[in-house]
Amino acid sequence: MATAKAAKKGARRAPARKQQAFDAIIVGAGFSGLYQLHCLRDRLDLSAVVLEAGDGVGGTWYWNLYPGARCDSESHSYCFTFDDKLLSEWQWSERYPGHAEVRRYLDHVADRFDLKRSIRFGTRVTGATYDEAANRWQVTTEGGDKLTAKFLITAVGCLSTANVPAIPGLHSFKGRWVHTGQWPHEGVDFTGKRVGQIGTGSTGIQSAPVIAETAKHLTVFQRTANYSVPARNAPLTPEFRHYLRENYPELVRIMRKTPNGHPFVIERRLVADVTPVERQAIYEAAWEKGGLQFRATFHDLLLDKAANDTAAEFIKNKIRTIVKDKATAEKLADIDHPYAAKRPPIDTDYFEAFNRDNVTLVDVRADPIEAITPGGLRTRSGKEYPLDIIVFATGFDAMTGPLLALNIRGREGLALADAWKAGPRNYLGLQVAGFPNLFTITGPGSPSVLCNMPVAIEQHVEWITDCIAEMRAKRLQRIETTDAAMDGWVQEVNRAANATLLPQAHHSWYLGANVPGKPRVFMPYAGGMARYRDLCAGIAARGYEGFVLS
Ligand code: NA7
Repeated sequence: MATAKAAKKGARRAPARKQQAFDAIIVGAGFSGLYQLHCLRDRLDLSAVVLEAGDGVGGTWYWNLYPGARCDSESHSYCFTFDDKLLSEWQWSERYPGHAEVRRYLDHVADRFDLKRSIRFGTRVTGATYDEAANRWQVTTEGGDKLTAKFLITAVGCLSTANVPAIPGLHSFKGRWVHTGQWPHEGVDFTGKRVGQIGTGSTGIQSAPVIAETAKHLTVFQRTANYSVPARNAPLTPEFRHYLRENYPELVRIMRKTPNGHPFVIERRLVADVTPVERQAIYEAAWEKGGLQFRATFHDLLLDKAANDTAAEFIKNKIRTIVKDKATAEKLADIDHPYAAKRPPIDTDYFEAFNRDNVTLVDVRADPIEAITPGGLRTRSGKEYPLDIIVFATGFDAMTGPLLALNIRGREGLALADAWKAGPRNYLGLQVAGFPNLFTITGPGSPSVLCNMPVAIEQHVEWITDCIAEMRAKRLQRIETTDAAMDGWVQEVNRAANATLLPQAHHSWYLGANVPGKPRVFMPYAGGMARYRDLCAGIAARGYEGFVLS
């Protein structure tokens, strides 16, 4: 009788309501969000949820599925290092992981630590407002959910807001257009198509050679010529796997101690320490080895323009040697900024692709794109380029874009967009005054994109976790940085950038220069990951200097 009654009651019961109040809400299920969830839920035993717009884990890698999408960090360093077992059990297949393999890895991490049960997929955050009286963040989602939490932690990545340039006529285009950072999961078939690719950053340099393999014709529209060094991607050999097994602790130590978080050291020698003949041999060897190590051949490549010129000239000469058509080679080698002052791409057969009959380079610095037409694209000189598909490899509203898209409001309704009207201002890239208990993983002002990302992410997540653990131990409810601390940090970010050649690339996304109207502020911290790690540790050890805890 009792059972029947319960069954009848159960039949009438409304569907179980989802939990809406948490200790912490984390936005994003990429590297940062997954690890932050694991730390808060499984180490600190807090109630935590991840809200993720995509239908799976991966973050940036969930959306960047364009042809040739591959990580520029070597696979054995593009992973978590916090768990020795995880580190040793996962086997990468290639020197640089392709997008699908990175997603498989993150899926494995999510399953291994049973994270998916705390992630709400297909859930886009539309607003986050700090309720001062309750000391809680109120978060709204596109689906109409309202959640609250004491801590709000953004794990939205630095390169996740696609930048589609406002070229007149795009709506009139009768063909198909796609942005590389919002690539359709079902793929795009280029077979027999006339494809136009706009953009020659790291993405365009990866995608062009792969698109060219199937397209009828590929026209690459280049506004700024770019350096690139061969990646020399290849399957990992049994010998290399053996080397990894023997040397992982040392490699991890190097990753945590070097300025850019990669598993190789930057040479201490200066360009002037060697003869021109020795220098040429060093560059040749680095070119053959391939990858971002090229940048590590000399200590002063990013510090001294004369030193940088030698690397720049070496790469330009390589371009001239590889590309057979002289006029095309000159356009590709006509590079206006120091080597690596913009994010330095690495490639697989990028320059070689211009030797194909079905690939053409168009210099849109000389003859800018004027309009997209129903049938293709027109440049200022009136030249028409008939196209079936346009690929926008035009980058991202980097670093601040994904944060501002969350529509965050702090004390007294202050919008983050207003607080950052003149550019991002924060402390350590982690906190903004007026936004208590909000942490921004790899926010502007932190090393982030100037570092191998998982290394930067692990440091941020662990610092935030330790901070929250300490607050709990001391029964503190609120942490908030101050204006004075932010002023000091902005100065340090500028000092660090100005000590390098990085600001000399006037059009880089590091400066926000790629998005019309965006304030020009050098965003990532260029002082090096190792120095930054020590700074953050010292600040915590001194009782969270620059933060007010209450
Ligand atoms: P990037 O590096 O910002 O490159 C975007 C490219 O698109 C770059 O060549 C731009 O030229 C070009 N672009 C942007 N807008 C236009 C217009 N309107 N007309 C012509 N060309 C244009 O983005 P990526 O996706 O390649 O790389 C981003 C990061 O992802 C990368 O650094 C890695 O960290 C991973 P410009 O140089 O502005 O003249």
